[in-house]
Amino acid sequence: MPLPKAELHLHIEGTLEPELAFELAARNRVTLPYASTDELREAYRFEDLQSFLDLYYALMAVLRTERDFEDLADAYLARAAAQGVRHAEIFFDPQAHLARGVAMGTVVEGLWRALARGRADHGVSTRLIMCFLRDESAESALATLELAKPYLDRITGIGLDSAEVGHPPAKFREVYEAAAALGLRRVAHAGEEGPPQYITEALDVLGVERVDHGLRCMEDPALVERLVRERIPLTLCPLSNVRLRAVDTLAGHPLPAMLDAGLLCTVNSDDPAYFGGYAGDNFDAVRRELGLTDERLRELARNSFLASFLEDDEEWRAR
Ligand code: ES4
Ligand code: ZN
Repeated sequence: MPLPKAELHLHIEGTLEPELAFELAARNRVTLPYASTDELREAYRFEDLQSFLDLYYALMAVLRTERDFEDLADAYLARAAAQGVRHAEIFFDPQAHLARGVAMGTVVEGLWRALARGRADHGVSTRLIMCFLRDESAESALATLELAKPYLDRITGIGLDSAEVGHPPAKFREVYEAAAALGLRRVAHAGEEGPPQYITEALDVLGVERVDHGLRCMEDPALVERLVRERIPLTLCPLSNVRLRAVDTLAGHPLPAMLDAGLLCTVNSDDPAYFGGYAGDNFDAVRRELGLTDERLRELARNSFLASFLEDDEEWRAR
């Protein structure tokens, strides 16, 4: 039995497996620039974050209808459940869909159709986190928040993703303030490729409660001390870090040092269809390559529920 865990860093568009991509391409009469699923998988060799994002955005062309988003989320929940995921806080990138003429309602309603059945069908509770693309303008983020207003009963929080370097958190101060006033929870990617100062800025300027990745905090001992003191959770994604070359090898990943430092680390899958594995695969990989003890793995699983946006009285929170 896999360890029960919560997944807190998961881009739903990053769960699009090649087989489903081709199925949706056929259904929607979209032509993919690849002859087969094997040929597509061959393209999954990334140099850095941007080279991955280029393919990630291109493949989204197959997602057009509510049913497409429903099928995508349902397939993810089935795979996640099989690896012990009992709760998932799921990112989505509305701007990437709006740019292709797919409406906010199509995305949210489609995802929701699957998520609403998540507990009954897969034993997985869920939250939705709407991410802003940081390489788009602050005005675009504000307009996106406006479009989301009819759906706020389905959206728990906001996040910030896409190309990090050159797009510091402070660019999005206004939209984070507006989201906070609407009662939305706040997270942001920071310190994946960007410098430790971006983590500090995400905390101080955007008021985030949780940092996605946060890997590069290890370059700044004072920041590590602060993250420990303030119990700020980090949503690490080890297999993603290897594929996008944030670390040279999994064996060289700083996760053990981060746990030793007292950081509230969690292990997540990021874009599992692209990076070689779902949440359980990431747990298995760090156990194998980093020699983590069972106690450490249980700590990571416990942290995932502690760091989640589950309410104190919800079932899995109590574990
Ligand atoms: C992402 Cl790994 C990663 N980093 C930043 N933005 C993203 N969007 C999807 N995956
Ligand atoms: Zn991510």
